[in-house]
Amino acid sequence: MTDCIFCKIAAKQIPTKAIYEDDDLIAFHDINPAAPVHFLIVPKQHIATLADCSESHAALLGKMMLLAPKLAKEQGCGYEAADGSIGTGGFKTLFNTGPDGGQEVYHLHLHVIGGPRPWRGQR
Ligand code: DGP
Repeated sequence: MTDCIFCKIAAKQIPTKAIYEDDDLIAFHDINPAAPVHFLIVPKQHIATLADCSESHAALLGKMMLLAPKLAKEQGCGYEAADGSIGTGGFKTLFNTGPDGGQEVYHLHLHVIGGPRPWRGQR
């Protein structure tokens, strides 16, 4: 999509410091962080919302979800539990979908939000 801000970031038309990138995904810090750590995992392919995903997107969605804890750890908000009991640290993962879901950018993205509480808002 030509007028999509995340397509432009993925295509390097807008310079953004990526914290991760491969052929399918790019991750970067949210411009308006809700917490000490707040980054977005974004597919390079334009998909407007989670509701637009189908079975054909299962691997991509799985890749996004599995990347979240790895990058959270790198960014300092990983979850650690030594023996299966409740551990320390942690983060929130969030897809906003549609107007009532609070979605502002209509290009699929996974929010990863963490760091010491309290955080701004309830996201
Ligand atoms: P959502 O409500 O889920 O659509 O959140 C979109 C998020 O994207 C919002 O938290 C702010 C962030 N964002 C919007 N434009 C830019 C941008 O140009 N650069 C970066 N780094 N983040 C952006």
